[in-house]
Amino acid sequence: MRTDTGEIIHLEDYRETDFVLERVDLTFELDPTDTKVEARLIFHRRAGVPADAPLVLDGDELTMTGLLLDQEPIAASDYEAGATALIIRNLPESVPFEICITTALSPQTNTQLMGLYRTNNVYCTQCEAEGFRRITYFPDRPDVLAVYTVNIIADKATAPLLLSNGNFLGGAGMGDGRHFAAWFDPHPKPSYLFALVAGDLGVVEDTFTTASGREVALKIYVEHGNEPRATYAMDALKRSMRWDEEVFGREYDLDIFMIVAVSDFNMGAMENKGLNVFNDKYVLADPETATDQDYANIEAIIAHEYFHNWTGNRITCRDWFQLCLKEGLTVYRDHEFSADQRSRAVKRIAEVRMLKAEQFPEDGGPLAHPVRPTRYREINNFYTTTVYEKGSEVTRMIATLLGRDLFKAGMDLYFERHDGQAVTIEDFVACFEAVSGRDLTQFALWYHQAGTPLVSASGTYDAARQRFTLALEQMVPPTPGQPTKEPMHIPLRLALVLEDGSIATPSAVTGGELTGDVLHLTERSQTVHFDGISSRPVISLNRDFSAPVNLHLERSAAERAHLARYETDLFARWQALNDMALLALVEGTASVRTGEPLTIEPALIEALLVAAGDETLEPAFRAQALALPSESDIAREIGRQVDPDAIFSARQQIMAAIAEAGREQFAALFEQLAPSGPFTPDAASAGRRALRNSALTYLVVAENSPARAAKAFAAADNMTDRIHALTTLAHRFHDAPETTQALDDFKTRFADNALVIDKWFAAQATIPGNGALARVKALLADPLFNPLNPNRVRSLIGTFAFSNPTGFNRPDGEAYRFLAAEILDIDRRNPQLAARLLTSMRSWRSLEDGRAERAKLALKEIAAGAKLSADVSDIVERTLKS
Ligand code: B3K
Ligand code: ZN
Repeated sequence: MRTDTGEIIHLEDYRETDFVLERVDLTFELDPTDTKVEARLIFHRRAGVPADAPLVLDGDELTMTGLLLDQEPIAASDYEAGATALIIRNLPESVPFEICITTALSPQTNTQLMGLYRTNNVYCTQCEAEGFRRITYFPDRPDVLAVYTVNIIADKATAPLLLSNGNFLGGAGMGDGRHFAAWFDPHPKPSYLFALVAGDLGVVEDTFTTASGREVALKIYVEHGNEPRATYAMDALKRSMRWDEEVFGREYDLDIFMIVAVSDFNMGAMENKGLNVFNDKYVLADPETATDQDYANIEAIIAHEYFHNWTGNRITCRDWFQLCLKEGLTVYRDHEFSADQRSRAVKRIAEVRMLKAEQFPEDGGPLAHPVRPTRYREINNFYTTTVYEKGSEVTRMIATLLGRDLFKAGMDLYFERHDGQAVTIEDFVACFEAVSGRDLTQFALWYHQAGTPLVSASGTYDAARQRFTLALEQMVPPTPGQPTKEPMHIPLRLALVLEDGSIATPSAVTGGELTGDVLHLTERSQTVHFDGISSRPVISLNRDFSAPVNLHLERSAAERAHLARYETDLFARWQALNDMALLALVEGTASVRTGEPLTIEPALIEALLVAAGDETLEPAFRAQALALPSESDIAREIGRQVDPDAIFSARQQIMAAIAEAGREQFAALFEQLAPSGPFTPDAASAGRRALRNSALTYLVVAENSPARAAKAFAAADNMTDRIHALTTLAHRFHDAPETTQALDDFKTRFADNALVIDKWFAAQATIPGNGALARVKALLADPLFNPLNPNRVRSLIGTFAFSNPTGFNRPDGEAYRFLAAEILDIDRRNPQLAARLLTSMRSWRSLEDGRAERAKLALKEIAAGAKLSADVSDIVERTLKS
């Protein structure tokens, strides 16, 4: 395994390659432990590069069995084949030449799941970010674009299917039990987009006719027998293709588009040109086995990978520092797609919940980094929620600042200017400056400054002058490597909600710029006035979450309740409800810690119950309103000396008060929303299930008995309802016979479906309290657990560490030690997976002293581990650094 060299890569060191790669011809002779790869690479020396400059190719754990220059062996004195590079000297000065490299690989024993590996007897590749160098020596960087021809030879009986990027050229039997297939991809691409899949799989087929009338063959490959479970993914793919034509004017560009679902995969999916490879979790769905959330994820990820064809593949990154160029933009595109397919407001609420739950803690902790970082040690550790989700928010802000038409014009210019290129964030931003005439220099700080800005605001109303004055301040907190920050350009959508509930959207402001309803906050502190305001308003700021900031607004409980009642921007209405709840939960936690009784504002309960019962609102929104901030949300808000047990207790008490007050309403909702026909996965039906299940949770709390959840479990005809009932039972009544029975039934019923068993692991891994660690350890020994499969590891160990605050943060620190041991073990096989799990400890410093000390000791145990991978040592060192 590649151990850490400690080398840090800096953006400022970027320079072009000395040699230009013109063409790539690859031949794979596949064998589980002895695959032969022949790579023929045509290069020429770039103009101006000295004649004695060597060719330096990247490599990782390679066994080279042959090396030719223009079909002649290369003298041993002219090359060095090392652990991370192949250096070749004495190459032609001005004519193109061919390097032919032969390597021997063992896909079967490749447990890192990077490069060429085997999963369920299928050969499969993962090359992003630096996996291609595990296949052959190569200029493995995203700015080296070339046209690839790929020949695959394999045993016909076990690998009847031979796939690679581009269009199929042809294939035939070879008379010895083997066969071959040839693929040609006419679009120049970087090596990270290369893919090969070979094996025996079933297929779902369809076609798509593009806007210009070309027919594209669509194929989704899955394990035999799973074909019926791939039809939703196919439908999502066709909707994505149409949407990208209609909204972004982007058409597909090959004769065939393929998706392969595999069961061992380090991430969600991969956008290889024409041949996307997916974690099967994000392809397979039917009502019996998939939840509404699974359906929504499949739709979003199918779209995301498809959208990469233009934002990522046709236009790619110059270097890995530019990762957000493709990821942030493509997340923004998939968010917009889902918003158009579903409810825009509910989608936005879910996005913001996820951003705050995952990106805000990253931005506020030891792993904080800019959306466009300037240094890294292990690039795999930068596929972060900052690059993805904050990157998407930055793209959204460009659209907010420019407005829909100019944003579209900027995107069109980007596609026109940079098609076929590997570019930078500066190139991207320049397109929007060009179409709008706006200077985006200050705005671009969003790419460069890490940390979540804090915006503090206070409003005053002068009735005599009918003037509302808003005083704003911004502060960007220090982050690792960035002690001081410049003020940012923050677009804040706003409205004034008047006393009678009507909404005034001011058309003018003094002391700042207002475009439409967007106020531009550009100074450290800024005071603006709105005139002609006829009654005392409540300001609604950052409507639709127009900027990813923390907002501190001096507001009374009555003002919050006013917004929760009258805001017409549904995101902002939800935000007001959520703010009320969060405040109560934080205060409640303080009471628990001081031993005082909890007091709960009746206004909060009333506001939640009014929203839950408001039939003019869609059920999915009402369910979001009832979903209290999570324990982690509360911990983040408290920020220091966090006691997860106190948070848990306060949250339970507040839930109980809501449940008691709304008991009848919840019972009525539960009855009213009972399914009336066969299951359909559409957003409206999913919303009704979400609200009904939310009502069920509160009812179970009010009744304090497992009976109703056990009944719901037995009656469920779909996975959403079944797993909700099971989780409710497990979390509240883990020792009840009903729970044991339900867990056993579930396991027996789905024992042969690993993806469903992941839900069974997760439901148990999140049971709160001190017993959780013993339960997780016992589950590790369950025959259905497989430590080699990333989905299993994430669902059991990952869910425990990330999503069980009381169980994981047990005061004696034993769960931290458990995680440390697991990470050291996993790291030997799969460093990427280990490093990702370790990020669950990034907020350790905000814990109360006792727990923080124990967390630190566990982190030190990891740091002291022998032969740590670059991935884990990078994360552990940054996490420990003060
Ligand atoms: N581009 C891939 C992620 C690759 C992660 C490499 N460690 C999937 C995606 O974002 O679409
Ligand atoms: Zn992506």
